[in-house]
Amino acid sequence: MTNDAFYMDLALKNAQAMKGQTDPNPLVGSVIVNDNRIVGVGAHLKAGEAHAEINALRMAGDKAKGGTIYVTLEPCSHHGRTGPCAVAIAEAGIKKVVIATLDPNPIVAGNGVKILEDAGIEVITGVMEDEARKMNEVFNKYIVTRKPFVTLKAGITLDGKVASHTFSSKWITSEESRQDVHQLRSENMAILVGINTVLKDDPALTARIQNGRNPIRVIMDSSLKIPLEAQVITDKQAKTIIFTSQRYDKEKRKMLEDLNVIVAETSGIEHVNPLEVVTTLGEQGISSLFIEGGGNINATFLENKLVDKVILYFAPKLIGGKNAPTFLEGTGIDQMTDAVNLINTDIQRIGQDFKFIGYPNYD
Ligand code: AOF
Ligand code: ZN
Repeated sequence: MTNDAFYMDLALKNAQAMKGQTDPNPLVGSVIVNDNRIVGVGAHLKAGEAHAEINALRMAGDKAKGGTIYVTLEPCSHHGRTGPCAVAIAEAGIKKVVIATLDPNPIVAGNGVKILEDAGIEVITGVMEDEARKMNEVFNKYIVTRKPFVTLKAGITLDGKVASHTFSSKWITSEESRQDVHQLRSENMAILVGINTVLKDDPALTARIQNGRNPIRVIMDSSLKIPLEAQVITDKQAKTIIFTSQRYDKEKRKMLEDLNVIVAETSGIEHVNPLEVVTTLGEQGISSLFIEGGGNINATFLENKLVDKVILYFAPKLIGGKNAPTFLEGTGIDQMTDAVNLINTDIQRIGQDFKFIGYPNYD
């Protein structure tokens, strides 16, 4: 490992440690080196608070002068909730800046590098770029589109089932996989299910792990069938938003709102319009959405090309039965040439299960 890669790796690890607590802002880490010694380390901890570079500069103090700063994201150039980091770096007397990836944020995008170069500082970009980009896949999408990064998750048997034909489903995947799902819930700002899941399982949709952060709960319910006793309404563990269609029950809406549940109409006549769900959530500052829906919800989002990432936990079990539900229902494609290809795939073992990760390629 080169020196640059070594220090950038340390900056990436610092950034990564804050996963789930900086959104909708990015994960950013920084290391300052002077005379072959680490003199400052910093990460971005929370949106609105100091940027990673500033934390590292504060730690380094005078020792930043003449040093090299490693940053996982291009230093910012704007006066936002905090000052421009590129200016602070120049003022601290840093001689060299090593950046993993440019900032996709249109108000920064290259301007940070320009400020540094204009100040006569040597700038190197692209060190561990792939890792840095991947770490901020949520931010990268949200900052450009203002729509949340959507992850679709399902726990399934090797034959793609989510339950037997008698609807027995507890449990398909292992305890370890279910723990992993709680971690993902904690890392996402919102979690979405359909009304059928609420009626069948009455889930709490909370992140039941140590230091877990509960996501906002989003329910798609076209007629407002949700029981007032549902856990997502009564437990007060997190905010709940119900998206509905034009055929919703007006009296029920009032009852739900009296219980502090947010009801949001979409223009769909029969069904909830999924694009409007995603757009509305994005407008409310939600940058990541985790879908744990059943087969119909999954198909709706995938057919509308709204899914950015697919995570499947395959349990080494076979259920069989043509009436046993699968994780992807709807009509399905006509021809194999229409299949949604998943790219940049990865597979890991979790307990007895296999965790598959892939990104739909809609081109
Ligand atoms: C961060 N943390 O460490 C870096 C960021 O909302 P503001 O004013 O803090 O600005 C956020 C933008 O600053 C963010 O979208 C990104 O473009 C840039 N860099 N942001 O929150 C950091 N370095
Ligand atoms: Zn900054």
